[in-house]
Amino acid sequence: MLEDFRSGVVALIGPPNAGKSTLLNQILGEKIAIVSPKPQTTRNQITGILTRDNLQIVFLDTPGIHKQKGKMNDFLIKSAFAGLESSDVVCLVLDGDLYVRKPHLIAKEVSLIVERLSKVEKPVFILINKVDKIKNKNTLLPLTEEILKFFPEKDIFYISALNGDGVAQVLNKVARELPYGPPLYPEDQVSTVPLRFLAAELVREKLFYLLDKELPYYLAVQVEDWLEEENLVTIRAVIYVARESHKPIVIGKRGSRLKEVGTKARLELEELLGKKVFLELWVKVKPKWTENTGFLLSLGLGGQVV
Ligand SMILES: Nc1nc2c(ncn2[C@@H]2O[C@H](COP(=O)(O)OP(=O)(O)O)[C@@H](O)[C@H]2O)c(=O)[nH]1
Ligand SMILES: [Mg+2]
Repeated sequence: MLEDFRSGVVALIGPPNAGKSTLLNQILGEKIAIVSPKPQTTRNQITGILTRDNLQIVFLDTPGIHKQKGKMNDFLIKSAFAGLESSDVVCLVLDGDLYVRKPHLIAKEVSLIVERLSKVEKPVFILINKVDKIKNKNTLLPLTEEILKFFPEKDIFYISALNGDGVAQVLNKVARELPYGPPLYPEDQVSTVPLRFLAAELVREKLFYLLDKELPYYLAVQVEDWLEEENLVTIRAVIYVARESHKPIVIGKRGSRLKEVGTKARLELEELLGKKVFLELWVKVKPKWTENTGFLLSLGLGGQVV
Protein backbone atom coordinates (compact mmCIF):
# COMPACT_ATOMS: atom_id res chain seq x y z
CA MET A 1 0.00 0.00 0.00
CA LEU A 2 1.27 3.37 -0.97
CA GLU A 3 0.32 4.93 2.38
CA ASP A 4 2.95 2.75 4.02
CA PHE A 5 5.63 3.45 1.48
CA ARG A 6 8.78 5.19 2.62
CA SER A 7 11.39 6.76 0.40
CA GLY A 8 14.40 8.93 0.93
CA VAL A 9 18.03 9.63 0.37
CA VAL A 10 20.94 8.28 2.37
CA ALA A 11 24.40 9.79 2.02
CA LEU A 12 27.38 7.51 2.51
CA ILE A 13 30.22 9.70 3.64
CA GLY A 14 33.59 9.11 5.22
CA PRO A 15 37.31 9.20 4.66
CA PRO A 16 38.76 7.74 1.46
CA ASN A 17 39.15 3.97 1.43
CA ALA A 18 36.69 3.35 4.29
CA GLY A 19 34.57 1.09 2.08
CA LYS A 20 31.71 3.35 0.97
CA SER A 21 31.61 2.08 -2.59
CA THR A 22 31.96 -1.53 -1.46
CA LEU A 23 29.01 -1.01 0.86
CA LEU A 24 26.88 0.44 -1.92
CA ASN A 25 27.63 -2.50 -4.19
CA GLN A 26 26.90 -4.92 -1.34
CA ILE A 27 23.53 -3.29 -0.62
CA LEU A 28 22.47 -3.32 -4.26
CA GLY A 29 23.92 -6.73 -5.05
CA GLU A 30 25.34 -5.16 -8.19
CA LYS A 31 28.49 -3.35 -8.99
CA ILE A 32 27.72 0.23 -9.83
CA ALA A 33 30.53 1.94 -7.98
CA ILE A 34 34.15 1.13 -8.65
CA VAL A 35 36.35 0.01 -5.79
CA SER A 36 40.08 -0.13 -5.28
CA PRO A 37 42.57 -0.55 -2.46
CA LYS A 38 43.88 2.95 -3.20
CA PRO A 39 42.23 5.95 -1.60
CA GLN A 40 40.19 8.44 -3.62
CA THR A 41 38.93 6.08 -6.25
CA THR A 42 35.42 7.50 -6.27
CA ARG A 43 35.31 10.90 -7.91
CA ASN A 44 31.69 11.49 -8.69
CA GLN A 45 28.62 11.25 -6.62
CA ILE A 46 27.14 7.88 -7.53
CA THR A 47 23.52 7.04 -6.85
CA GLY A 48 22.38 3.55 -6.07
CA ILE A 49 18.69 2.78 -5.74
CA LEU A 50 17.34 0.03 -3.52
CA THR A 51 13.65 -0.74 -3.94
CA ARG A 52 11.76 -3.17 -1.73
CA ASP A 53 8.05 -3.86 -1.15
CA ASN A 54 7.32 -0.72 0.78
CA LEU A 55 10.59 1.11 0.64
CA GLN A 56 12.94 2.91 -1.69
CA ILE A 57 16.32 4.12 -0.53
CA VAL A 58 18.46 6.26 -2.79
CA PHE A 59 22.08 6.00 -1.70
CA LEU A 60 24.65 8.62 -2.54
CA ASP A 61 28.15 7.25 -2.68
CA THR A 62 30.43 10.21 -2.30
CA PRO A 63 34.13 10.85 -2.81
CA GLY A 64 36.06 10.54 0.44
CA ILE A 65 36.42 13.57 2.65
CA HIS A 66 40.08 14.44 2.97
CA LYS A 67 42.39 17.40 3.20
CA GLN A 68 44.31 17.53 -0.05
CA LYS A 69 44.66 20.63 -2.17
CA GLY A 70 44.03 21.38 -5.84
CA LYS A 71 41.01 22.07 -7.97
CA MET A 72 40.01 18.46 -8.46
CA ASN A 73 40.16 17.85 -4.73
CA ASP A 74 38.02 20.92 -4.11
CA PHE A 75 35.48 19.45 -6.50
CA LEU A 76 35.60 16.09 -4.71
CA ILE A 77 35.03 17.60 -1.29
CA LYS A 78 32.23 19.76 -2.62
CA SER A 79 30.59 16.68 -4.06
CA ALA A 80 30.95 14.75 -0.81
CA PHE A 81 29.37 17.52 1.23
CA ALA A 82 26.64 18.09 -1.37
CA GLY A 83 25.55 14.56 -0.51
CA LEU A 84 25.15 15.64 3.10
CA GLU A 85 22.84 18.49 2.18
CA SER A 86 20.52 16.51 -0.04
CA SER A 87 20.00 13.48 2.19
CA ASP A 88 17.48 12.40 4.85
CA VAL A 89 19.93 10.18 6.70
CA VAL A 90 23.71 10.19 6.85
CA CYS A 91 25.83 7.07 7.23
CA LEU A 92 29.39 7.77 8.17
CA VAL A 93 31.56 4.84 7.10
CA LEU A 94 34.85 4.36 8.97
CA ASP A 95 37.61 1.81 8.50
CA GLY A 96 37.49 0.03 11.86
CA ASP A 97 40.40 -2.24 11.06
CA LEU A 98 42.64 0.72 10.26
CA TYR A 99 41.71 2.53 13.46
CA VAL A 100 42.28 -0.53 15.65
CA ARG A 101 45.78 -0.70 14.23
CA LYS A 102 46.38 3.06 14.12
CA PRO A 103 44.13 4.87 16.61
CA HIS A 104 45.97 8.16 16.11
CA LEU A 105 44.53 8.33 12.59
CA ILE A 106 41.00 8.71 13.93
CA ALA A 107 41.39 12.36 14.90
CA LYS A 108 43.28 13.13 11.72
CA GLU A 109 40.73 11.58 9.40
CA VAL A 110 37.50 12.59 11.07
CA SER A 111 38.22 16.18 12.12
CA LEU A 112 36.89 17.70 8.88
CA ILE A 113 33.82 15.51 9.10
CA VAL A 114 33.07 16.20 12.77
CA GLU A 115 32.92 19.89 12.04
CA ARG A 116 30.39 19.47 9.25
CA LEU A 117 28.32 16.80 10.95
CA SER A 118 27.86 18.92 14.06
CA LYS A 119 25.67 21.22 11.94
CA VAL A 120 23.61 18.42 10.44
CA GLU A 121 20.13 18.06 11.86
CA LYS A 122 19.25 14.63 10.60
CA PRO A 123 19.95 11.12 11.79
CA VAL A 124 23.61 10.16 11.54
CA PHE A 125 24.72 6.55 11.91
CA ILE A 126 28.32 5.54 12.38
CA LEU A 127 29.23 2.37 10.54
CA ILE A 128 32.45 0.80 11.71
CA ASN A 129 33.45 -1.21 8.67
CA LYS A 130 35.86 -4.03 7.84
CA VAL A 131 35.15 -5.90 11.06
CA ASP A 132 35.89 -9.11 9.15
CA LYS A 133 39.53 -8.02 9.29
CA ILE A 134 39.52 -7.44 13.04
CA LYS A 135 40.58 -10.71 14.58
CA ASN A 136 40.52 -9.67 18.23
CA LYS A 137 36.97 -8.50 18.88
CA ASN A 138 38.02 -7.16 22.30
CA THR A 139 39.55 -4.22 20.50
CA LEU A 140 36.11 -3.07 19.36
CA LEU A 141 35.13 -1.61 22.72
CA PRO A 142 38.07 0.79 23.12
CA LEU A 143 37.71 1.67 19.44
CA THR A 144 34.04 2.49 19.92
CA GLU A 145 34.84 4.65 22.94
CA GLU A 146 37.44 6.52 20.96
CA ILE A 147 35.05 7.14 18.08
CA LEU A 148 32.24 8.23 20.42
CA LYS A 149 34.51 10.98 21.71
CA PHE A 150 34.12 12.60 18.30
CA PHE A 151 30.50 11.65 17.73
CA PRO A 152 28.76 11.51 21.09
CA GLU A 153 25.30 9.96 21.19
CA LYS A 154 25.37 8.62 17.66
CA ASP A 155 24.25 5.08 16.90
CA ILE A 156 27.11 2.75 16.10
CA PHE A 157 26.97 -0.32 13.86
CA TYR A 158 29.65 -2.89 13.14
CA ILE A 159 29.66 -4.08 9.57
CA SER A 160 31.60 -5.78 6.86
CA ALA A 161 30.77 -4.16 3.54
CA LEU A 162 32.72 -6.95 1.91
CA ASN A 163 30.79 -9.94 3.22
CA GLY A 164 27.60 -8.17 4.23
CA ASP A 165 27.75 -8.78 7.98
CA GLY A 166 25.64 -6.28 9.88
CA VAL A 167 24.38 -4.55 6.75
CA ALA A 168 20.77 -5.72 7.10
CA GLN A 169 20.57 -4.18 10.58
CA VAL A 170 21.75 -0.86 9.21
CA LEU A 171 19.17 -0.98 6.44
CA ASN A 172 16.37 -1.70 8.92
CA LYS A 173 17.39 1.17 11.09
CA VAL A 174 17.81 3.55 8.15
CA ALA A 175 14.41 2.56 6.74
CA ARG A 176 12.67 3.61 9.94
CA GLU A 177 14.13 7.10 9.64
CA LEU A 178 12.87 7.76 6.11
CA PRO A 179 9.79 9.87 5.48
CA TYR A 180 6.59 8.39 4.10
CA GLY A 181 6.22 9.09 0.42
CA PRO A 182 6.07 7.52 -3.04
CA PRO A 183 9.16 6.06 -4.74
CA LEU A 184 11.45 8.62 -6.33
CA TYR A 185 12.52 6.33 -9.19
CA PRO A 186 11.00 3.41 -11.14
CA GLU A 187 11.32 0.23 -9.11
CA ASP A 188 13.59 -1.53 -11.60
CA GLN A 189 16.11 1.30 -11.74
CA VAL A 190 19.32 0.54 -9.83
CA SER A 191 21.22 3.72 -10.51
CA THR A 192 21.03 7.08 -12.20
CA VAL A 193 24.55 6.60 -13.49
CA PRO A 194 24.58 6.45 -17.31
CA LEU A 195 26.10 3.31 -18.86
CA ARG A 196 28.69 5.36 -20.73
CA PHE A 197 29.93 6.70 -17.45
CA LEU A 198 29.96 3.27 -15.86
CA ALA A 199 32.03 1.96 -18.78
CA ALA A 200 34.58 4.74 -18.29
CA GLU A 201 34.64 4.00 -14.58
CA LEU A 202 35.33 0.31 -15.15
CA VAL A 203 38.33 1.21 -17.28
CA ARG A 204 39.51 3.57 -14.57
CA GLU A 205 39.10 0.87 -11.94
CA LYS A 206 41.30 -1.54 -13.88
CA LEU A 207 43.93 1.17 -14.23
CA PHE A 208 43.87 1.66 -10.47
CA TYR A 209 44.66 -2.00 -9.97
CA LEU A 210 47.32 -2.27 -12.63
CA LEU A 211 49.24 0.92 -12.02
CA ASP A 212 51.36 1.71 -9.03
CA LYS A 213 51.06 4.47 -6.51
CA GLU A 214 50.24 8.00 -7.60
CA LEU A 215 49.64 7.64 -11.30
CA PRO A 216 45.94 6.69 -11.19
CA TYR A 217 45.14 10.06 -9.60
CA TYR A 218 46.34 11.74 -12.75
CA LEU A 219 44.18 9.65 -15.05
CA ALA A 220 40.74 10.37 -16.39
CA VAL A 221 38.67 8.22 -18.72
CA GLN A 222 36.03 9.41 -21.13
CA VAL A 223 33.88 7.43 -23.52
CA GLU A 224 33.88 9.16 -26.87
CA ASP A 225 31.85 6.77 -28.97
CA TRP A 226 29.20 4.21 -28.15
CA LEU A 227 27.71 2.23 -31.00
CA GLU A 228 25.01 -0.21 -30.06
CA GLU A 229 24.09 -3.02 -32.45
CA GLU A 230 21.92 -6.06 -31.91
CA ASN A 231 24.59 -8.29 -30.39
CA LEU A 232 27.54 -5.98 -30.10
CA VAL A 233 28.43 -2.71 -28.45
CA THR A 234 31.45 -0.86 -29.78
CA ILE A 235 32.92 1.50 -27.22
CA ARG A 236 35.75 3.89 -27.82
CA ALA A 237 37.28 5.40 -24.70
CA VAL A 238 40.13 7.79 -24.14
CA ILE A 239 42.43 7.59 -21.14
CA TYR A 240 43.75 11.06 -20.36
CA VAL A 241 47.11 11.35 -18.67
CA ALA A 242 48.59 14.56 -17.27
CA ARG A 243 52.10 14.13 -18.68
CA GLU A 244 53.80 12.77 -21.76
CA SER A 245 55.95 10.58 -19.49
CA HIS A 246 52.82 8.85 -18.13
CA LYS A 247 51.75 7.63 -21.54
CA PRO A 248 54.23 4.76 -21.94
CA ILE A 249 53.49 3.61 -18.39
CA VAL A 250 49.80 3.28 -19.13
CA ILE A 251 50.45 1.60 -22.46
CA GLY A 252 53.07 -0.82 -21.13
CA LYS A 253 55.61 -2.85 -23.07
CA ARG A 254 54.29 -3.29 -26.59
CA GLY A 255 50.86 -2.26 -25.40
CA SER A 256 50.65 -5.06 -22.85
CA ARG A 257 49.22 -3.03 -19.98
CA LEU A 258 46.63 -1.28 -22.07
CA LYS A 259 45.63 -4.65 -23.45
CA GLU A 260 45.19 -6.10 -19.97
CA VAL A 261 43.12 -3.11 -18.85
CA GLY A 262 41.00 -3.43 -21.99
CA THR A 263 40.41 -7.16 -21.57
CA LYS A 264 39.46 -6.91 -17.90
CA ALA A 265 37.12 -3.96 -18.46
CA ARG A 266 35.58 -5.61 -21.53
CA LEU A 267 34.72 -8.79 -19.65
CA GLU A 268 32.89 -6.83 -16.96
CA LEU A 269 31.16 -4.67 -19.52
CA GLU A 270 29.91 -7.73 -21.39
CA GLU A 271 28.41 -9.02 -18.19
CA LEU A 272 26.85 -5.66 -17.41
CA LEU A 273 25.41 -5.12 -20.88
CA GLY A 274 24.59 -8.73 -21.68
CA LYS A 275 26.19 -8.32 -25.11
CA LYS A 276 29.54 -8.73 -26.80
CA VAL A 277 31.66 -5.64 -26.38
CA PHE A 278 34.38 -4.28 -28.58
CA LEU A 279 36.38 -1.88 -26.44
CA GLU A 280 38.88 0.41 -28.06
CA LEU A 281 41.21 2.34 -25.74
CA TRP A 282 43.34 5.36 -26.60
CA VAL A 283 45.77 7.25 -24.42
CA LYS A 284 46.01 11.02 -24.77
CA VAL A 285 48.03 13.63 -22.93
CA LYS A 286 46.10 16.51 -21.36
CA PRO A 287 48.51 18.59 -19.33
CA LYS A 288 47.26 19.82 -15.94
CA TRP A 289 43.78 18.42 -16.48
CA THR A 290 43.21 18.19 -12.72
CA GLU A 291 43.20 22.01 -12.64
CA ASN A 292 41.06 22.44 -15.76
CA THR A 293 37.56 23.43 -14.68
CA GLY A 294 35.91 22.80 -18.04
CA PHE A 295 37.40 19.36 -18.32
CA LEU A 296 36.53 18.49 -14.71
CA LEU A 297 32.93 19.49 -15.39
CA SER A 298 32.89 17.38 -18.56
CA LEU A 299 33.88 14.43 -16.38
CA GLY A 300 30.78 15.11 -14.32
CA LEU A 301 32.75 16.27 -11.31
CA GLY A 302 31.68 19.02 -9.00
CA GLY A 303 28.71 17.46 -7.27
CA GLN A 304 25.32 16.59 -8.59
CA VAL A 305 22.10 16.47 -6.65
CA VAL A 306 19.54 13.70 -6.84
N1 LIG B 1 38.27 -6.79 4.37
C1 LIG B 1 37.45 -5.82 4.00
N2 LIG B 1 37.83 -4.97 3.02
C2 LIG B 1 36.97 -4.00 2.65
C3 LIG B 1 35.70 -3.85 3.26
N3 LIG B 1 35.09 -2.78 2.69
C4 LIG B 1 35.94 -2.30 1.77
N4 LIG B 1 37.08 -3.02 1.73
C5 LIG B 1 38.25 -2.78 0.87
O1 LIG B 1 38.74 -1.47 1.12
C6 LIG B 1 39.20 -0.86 -0.09
C7 LIG B 1 38.49 0.46 -0.31
O2 LIG B 1 37.14 0.22 -0.56
P1 LIG B 1 36.23 1.27 -1.33
O3 LIG B 1 34.83 0.75 -1.30
O4 LIG B 1 36.81 1.64 -2.66
O5 LIG B 1 36.36 2.54 -0.34
P2 LIG B 1 35.79 4.02 -0.53
O6 LIG B 1 36.94 4.86 -0.93
O7 LIG B 1 35.28 4.42 0.83
O8 LIG B 1 34.70 3.97 -1.53
C8 LIG B 1 38.96 -1.88 -1.19
O9 LIG B 1 40.16 -2.59 -1.39
C9 LIG B 1 37.88 -2.77 -0.62
O10 LIG B 1 37.92 -4.09 -1.14
C10 LIG B 1 35.32 -4.79 4.29
O11 LIG B 1 34.25 -4.75 4.90
N5 LIG B 1 36.25 -5.73 4.62
MG1 LIG C 1 34.53 4.97 -3.25
